[in-house]
Amino acid sequence: MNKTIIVSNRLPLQVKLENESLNIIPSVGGLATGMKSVHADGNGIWIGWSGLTEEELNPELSKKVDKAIFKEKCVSVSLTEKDVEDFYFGFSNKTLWPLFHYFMEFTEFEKDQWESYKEVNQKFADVVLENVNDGDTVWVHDYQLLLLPQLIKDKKPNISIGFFLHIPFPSFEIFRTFPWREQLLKGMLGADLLGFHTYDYERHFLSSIKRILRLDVNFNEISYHDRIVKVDSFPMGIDYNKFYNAALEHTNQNKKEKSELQRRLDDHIQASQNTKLILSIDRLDYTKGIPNRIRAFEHFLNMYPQFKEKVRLIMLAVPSRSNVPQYQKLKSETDELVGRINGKFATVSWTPIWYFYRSMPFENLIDLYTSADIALITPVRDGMNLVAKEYVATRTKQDGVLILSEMAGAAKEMNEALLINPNNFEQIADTLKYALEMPLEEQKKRMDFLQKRLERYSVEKWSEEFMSSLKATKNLGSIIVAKEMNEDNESKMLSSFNAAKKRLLFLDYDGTLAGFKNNPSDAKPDDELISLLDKLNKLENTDIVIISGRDRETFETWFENKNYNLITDHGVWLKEKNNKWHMLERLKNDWMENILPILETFVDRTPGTFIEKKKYSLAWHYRKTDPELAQTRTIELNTVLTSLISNNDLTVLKGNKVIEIKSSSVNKGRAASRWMTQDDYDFVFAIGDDWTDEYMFEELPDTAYTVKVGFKKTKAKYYVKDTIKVRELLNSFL
Ligand code: GDG
Repeated sequence: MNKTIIVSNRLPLQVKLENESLNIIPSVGGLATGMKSVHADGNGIWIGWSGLTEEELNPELSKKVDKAIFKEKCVSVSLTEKDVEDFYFGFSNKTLWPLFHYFMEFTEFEKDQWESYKEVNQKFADVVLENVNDGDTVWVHDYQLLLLPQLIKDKKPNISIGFFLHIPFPSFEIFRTFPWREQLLKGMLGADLLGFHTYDYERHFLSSIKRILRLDVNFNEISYHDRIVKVDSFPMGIDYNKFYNAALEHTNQNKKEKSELQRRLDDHIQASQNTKLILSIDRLDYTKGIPNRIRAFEHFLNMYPQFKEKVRLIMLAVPSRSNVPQYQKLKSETDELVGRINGKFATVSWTPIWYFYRSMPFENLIDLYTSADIALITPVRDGMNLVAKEYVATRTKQDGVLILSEMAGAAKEMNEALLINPNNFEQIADTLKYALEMPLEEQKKRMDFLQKRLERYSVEKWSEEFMSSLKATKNLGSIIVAKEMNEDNESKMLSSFNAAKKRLLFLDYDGTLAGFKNNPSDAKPDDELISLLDKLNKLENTDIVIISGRDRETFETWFENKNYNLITDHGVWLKEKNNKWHMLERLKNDWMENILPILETFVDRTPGTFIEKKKYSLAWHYRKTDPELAQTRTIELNTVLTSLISNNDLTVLKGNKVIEIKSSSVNKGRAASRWMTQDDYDFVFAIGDDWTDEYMFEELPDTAYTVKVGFKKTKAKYYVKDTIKVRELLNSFL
């Protein structure tokens, strides 16, 4: 039975060692809840670190732990103290976390820690590979494991892999500074589906893919080697009912059942009926905008002194990563700010900020959420922010106001909240005033919208949608009807090649016989290729034709001393073995003087592009330009050209990073068909990578072996991965 394997840095449980006895406490966090049904499904397992290092566990104890956590359907990855130091506190939290949250000044690029990151990702891969079988699905989580998808795919290409990033993906301008950027992107591309919280993160990721790896992206699909990788956004939700029901139960509590915290909150509310509570909850992290929030609150009290003694900010900051220096600094900064502001504004009966530096049990979290009139969530960057969603879910009477930073992913779906820029203190102060004075009716209206959406798109729904989208990627391959030219197909083809009396081989040049170069004139045939072509050309009863969009002059220089069959300019010129060049199609080229100036304006406006003037066609190459600018410009140029050429016998061809204008009556298909009439061929083979080769695939008889280079939509029957594979295939004819 196929299973799903969930992989995250930490397992969804805590292992406590008390006097050598083990205590396993399953965690109840958002992710664990969201993955519950995936995890519970069949024989699904969760792979991650248990939280105890190898040094803390002797071999015997380690076995015990493994056995105990296996009962919870978990499998551990064993990490040393040094791994945790370099991979987790080091590379994950001193490099990736700050960089992906736009804190470049905190980002360290340490080679040793990068090495550790790679090693630990490999450790995770080893455990996954020990547990995975063909047909299984793997879902990898978060920034600690960015290399894992490819490490798994390399060894198990047939299993379906999903990846979800819980933090933002930064813009290309930030990501490009990362020294090992290619490796990281390639690591992620091992997945079949990559999920982000918002469309913006998805957009930034695709932009890096296009600019750094120069891969083709079609809407949200990346062509990568012989695979299609899908990218999409899935905004993570919360366990809505859990929070809603807990809040409902909470309102019905009698005095005895109430917590100590709730009693103190009640005292406060009763003491001054008009006093309002403002709440914030976050891990003490520099991305959460804690100092900004305190300063903005100070600004508010200065600007609107009428609220002194009428409002109180309750701040719960949960200790986090406290051995990373920036977190220690943030802690002292926060302590200092809270102290200063309380000192400045406090009266005998009022302290403006209640500050808790600890974590609280779930019940107390509900006490805080249900008692607060306003939630003030002001991160400077945040992948999603679940606290904002949890606050909304606990407002069973639909009162209360959410003030939310527009830098949190959650802001994208919580439009009815009051959205603020966390760096604009004036705006925050004004918004706080607006929230404090908001009529109940407006509060309810906003809450109603927010709650309905959160209830619908819960964390269970989020994981369901991700899993069904991952399932659907399995069918992406079938859009491409071509079959892979594998050993089986190859041997069938070779036996009909050997049995044939007269054979014909059409070979495209650029992207097929030779790889692409930034400058077309650099794609000259190398020695290995010449020797291969020479051998093919000598085969008995076999015609080899190099058929290309290149101009005659280039082929004349390259193959000057060779006696090959050549077709150039997409089929305008032909040179047969032992013969001179002759024209297959009589063509005019007077249209060029009208089109050329238009192409020149595009070159001027698009750095890195250039025009290739051929005798009978004009080509605008954009391989070296910024891929996003190229996308806009190609659409623009296509529109301009289509309207201009409608009355002429001209066609606009979209090739591989090139747009070419040429006569409609010439194409490789027509040229190939003409050649076919010369003899009685009983084996025909054609190979090419480009759009222009599709004419050839279409025109050749059904019995022909047509092969596309690359994993793209095609009319060819087979495909091969790349130019290396092309040469291997051609060698098999020898
Ligand atoms: C990362 C991304 C993204 C907090 N204090 C206590 C406590 N919590 C719970 C909250 C909430 C969770 O912790 C915090 O979640 P956030 O989403 O706010 O933030 P991160 O931890 O930074 O999470 C973030 C998230 O991943 C999911 O993809 O939203 O952007 O940074 O559920 O309730 N729970 C208890 N006591 C506390 O004191 N019991």
